[in-house]
Amino acid sequence: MGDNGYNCWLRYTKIEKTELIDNYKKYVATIWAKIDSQLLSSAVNELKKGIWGLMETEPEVVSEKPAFQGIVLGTFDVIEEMYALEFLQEEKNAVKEEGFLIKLIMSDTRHNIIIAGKTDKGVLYGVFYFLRSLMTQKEVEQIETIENPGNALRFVNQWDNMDGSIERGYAGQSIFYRNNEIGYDLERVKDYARLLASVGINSIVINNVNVREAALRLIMKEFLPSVEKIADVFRAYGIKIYLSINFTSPIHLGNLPTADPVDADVKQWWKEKAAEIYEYIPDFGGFLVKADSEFNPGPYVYGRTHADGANMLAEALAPFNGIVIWRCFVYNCLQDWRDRKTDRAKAAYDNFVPLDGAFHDNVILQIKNGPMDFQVKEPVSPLLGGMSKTNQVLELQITQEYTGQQKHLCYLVPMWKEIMDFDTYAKGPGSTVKKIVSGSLFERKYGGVAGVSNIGDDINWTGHTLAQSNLYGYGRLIWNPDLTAEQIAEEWVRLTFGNEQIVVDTICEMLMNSLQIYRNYNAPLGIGWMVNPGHHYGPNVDGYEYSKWGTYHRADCFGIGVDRTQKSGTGYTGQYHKENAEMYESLDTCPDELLLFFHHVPYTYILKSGETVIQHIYNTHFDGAEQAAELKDKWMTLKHYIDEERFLQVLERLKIQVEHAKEWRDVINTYFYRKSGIKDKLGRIIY
Ligand code: GCW
Repeated sequence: MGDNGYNCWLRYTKIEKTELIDNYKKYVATIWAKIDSQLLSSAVNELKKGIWGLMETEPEVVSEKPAFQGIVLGTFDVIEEMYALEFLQEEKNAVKEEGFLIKLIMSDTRHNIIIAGKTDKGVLYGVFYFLRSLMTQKEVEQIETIENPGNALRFVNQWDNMDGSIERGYAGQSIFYRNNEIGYDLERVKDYARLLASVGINSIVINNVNVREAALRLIMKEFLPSVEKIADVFRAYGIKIYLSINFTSPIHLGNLPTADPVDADVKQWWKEKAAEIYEYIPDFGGFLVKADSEFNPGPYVYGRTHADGANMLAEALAPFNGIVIWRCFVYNCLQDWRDRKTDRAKAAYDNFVPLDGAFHDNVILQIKNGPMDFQVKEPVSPLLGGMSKTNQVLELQITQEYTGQQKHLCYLVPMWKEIMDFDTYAKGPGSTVKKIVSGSLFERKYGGVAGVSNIGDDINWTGHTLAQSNLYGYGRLIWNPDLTAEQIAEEWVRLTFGNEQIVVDTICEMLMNSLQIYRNYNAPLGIGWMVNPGHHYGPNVDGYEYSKWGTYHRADCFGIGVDRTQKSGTGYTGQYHKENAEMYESLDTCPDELLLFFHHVPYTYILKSGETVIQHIYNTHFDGAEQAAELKDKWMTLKHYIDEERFLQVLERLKIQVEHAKEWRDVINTYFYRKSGIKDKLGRIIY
């Protein structure tokens, strides 16, 4: 049977295991729910759709009357009042704002599956959990659970432009915009909302952080009615919308001479603007701001601080409970490559740590996971752990800008786990990034994670079908940061390709190996970049070496790496808390995988692995290209187990990856052979 991949992990294909279905059928003939909200209506519709697909049963939806057999949906209060059911106090206490409880009642007179929440949103999440359990073939007795999200704010950021293009998008055009209009297909937007809600996403920024041209006007009356329609669709799935704004909007849109955040007219303009937006969208989330960053103006233009800028917007949004998400990707992008003192890696910390505590309650700083920019391997940003009095959101990139652009297979959850589990020591041992960003470590009002989306209007959403695992995995991980990358991979494969063991084992193995494979043939030992400038695809060792972007590897005929030590380098290591600062400062303790990020060493330097740096480069690049070829061979073994359309789609991408991994191998190896003059000790071909 054909499958174009559109339904992703919400396929609801018929369950073949008859005993499993027979068991469930005792419970699913009826859905008891008092549908008095859009969220519950979405929940019931999804449940009906799922049950029909999985079991070919059409449940009857009933409200009122006691429920003796069937699925009972709703908030605790409503269920207790309407269906003669009582919950234990502990159960009710254990379920938080957006959490849910799933519970079975089995007696002579009753067969109920209860999906209950404190809020309707929790109920919706419970329904998706329930359907996932069915699709992954859990026995009915195994579905009882209590779940709460580990992060309150669970964002995707769309880098969609109004001309329909997507900055760093690799799966077609925007599903929201065309030709500088909001030219959406609302059905498609709704399906996106379903996919996002199914993994617990509750917030979306619907336009690119680089706000240029028409996008400036999204906050104007001409566009707000259309933005409102998008908000309506997402609202029904528990997702709030946010807009990226340009800091100088008062000049461009309000005819003011300045956008200075302390100017009274500027403040007033933003206050009125906020009020106007809330007339259209009463539950509007707020603004995302990229200021003083890569040619986007900000408070520095007026000699003000980022706190001045963010707080001014926060004051405008506060009366409506809106929030400001302020990005920390602030650095000098007009650097001189000859200058070895300025270090881009230090910029976010230097710009924001002095302002810790200066931001209003409804401001959240959004911090990229690394100090540079979503490289294949970077240390964790020292800004995460550098502030204790500021709300923070971690920014990850789901779209594969530097990780193969959805042509290469690169399952990113293991990388995100490295980041979330990193111990910053900000408040002694155990001060992991996940505790900082959730807000729990420093008891912050807001916390969460934002991910730059990887979808476009390609029929399968993500271009590479297997890249769907990153969107799925992102949502699942930030809902529950304690899940393992393997658990998430396995769930995703079962939902997306079915439960056949060989399929599950093979694809899980491919996913789990893919990040290391990609790293093997990419820039070595944490140094990053080495990509073609602009589009960032494909190897180019010196692509950014003599540029203004602050992204250098400093390779010469003797050695490679950037000295970021306090002793002899840029001093970046000093931005970490003592334990990490010392670990990175010393060659003896700096992990191999980040060696060149922190130190400049000769090619003959011996790594902890026992290999020299140069031999390591050769080995990993030969291995990486070979492993990429093995990925394709693995996939070939599934030919008879996967529908033809998706099988061929993935195969086509894997073929590109195999060829392109060779290109990486040869460009990198040749470059370093020519620089160093040192031969591969295994005598393999280098050009
Ligand atoms: O990595 C860079 C990207 C830009 C992006 C920027 C950012 C949206 O190459 O495309 O702009 O980061 O995060 O602001």
